[in-house]
Amino acid sequence: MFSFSGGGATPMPIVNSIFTGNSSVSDGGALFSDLTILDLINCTFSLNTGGSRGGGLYNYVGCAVTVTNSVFRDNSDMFGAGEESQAYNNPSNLLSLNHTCVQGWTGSLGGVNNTGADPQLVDPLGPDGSAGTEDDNLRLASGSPCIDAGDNAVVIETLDLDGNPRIVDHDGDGTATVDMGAYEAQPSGGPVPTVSEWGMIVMTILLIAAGTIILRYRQPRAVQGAF
Ligand SMILES: [Ca+2]
Ligand SMILES: [Ca+2]
Repeated sequence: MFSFSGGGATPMPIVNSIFTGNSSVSDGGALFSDLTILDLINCTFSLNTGGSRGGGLYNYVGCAVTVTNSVFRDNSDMFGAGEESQAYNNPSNLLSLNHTCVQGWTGSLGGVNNTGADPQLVDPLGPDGSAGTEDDNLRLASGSPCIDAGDNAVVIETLDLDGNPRIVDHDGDGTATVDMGAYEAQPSGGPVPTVSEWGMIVMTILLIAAGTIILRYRQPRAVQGAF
């Protein structure tokens, strides 16, 4: 996805969304941000590949991107699969990450309550062994450190990508805390999630509603597959 020229004072929110199985021949395997103001909340980036830098996210120029309650895992670029291969920020940009799980996290990007721990995604490739298809399972396993580790203050949707309640007390400590990622782990015996793409539709609606963002699919940065 190429997000370009969001010039307004209000960030464009992208919430409860998964980006998986995408690739680009250049920078930004899943999301290339250019001259835009984005607010990524509860998004999961997994198994995206950038031909150059930023397998998950590439923050180009004139950007202010805030990432909260999100997961970056197993994205890669020509430099490997470390922190900058998950989310790359050109030094002139603002990239604010908080309550987010980033593979290879070093702390160099600052923020609070970020972690490089394994998010324990259930089955990112799914039974077909291919990322970006309907059988992918990017939900959090029950022991995931991303459960109950997000920031409730930034949540703007009451449901997660499965349509389950967004802020849930999974560990039973009496405090309901949102998870990191697009899916909220439900208490055992709770609703059984089904694979759905309606979250992608929600994201598209948000993009259109924002009105200030032009999304372009273009070569050489064309993204393949679903978000
Ligand atoms: Ca699959
Ligand atoms: Ca929770």
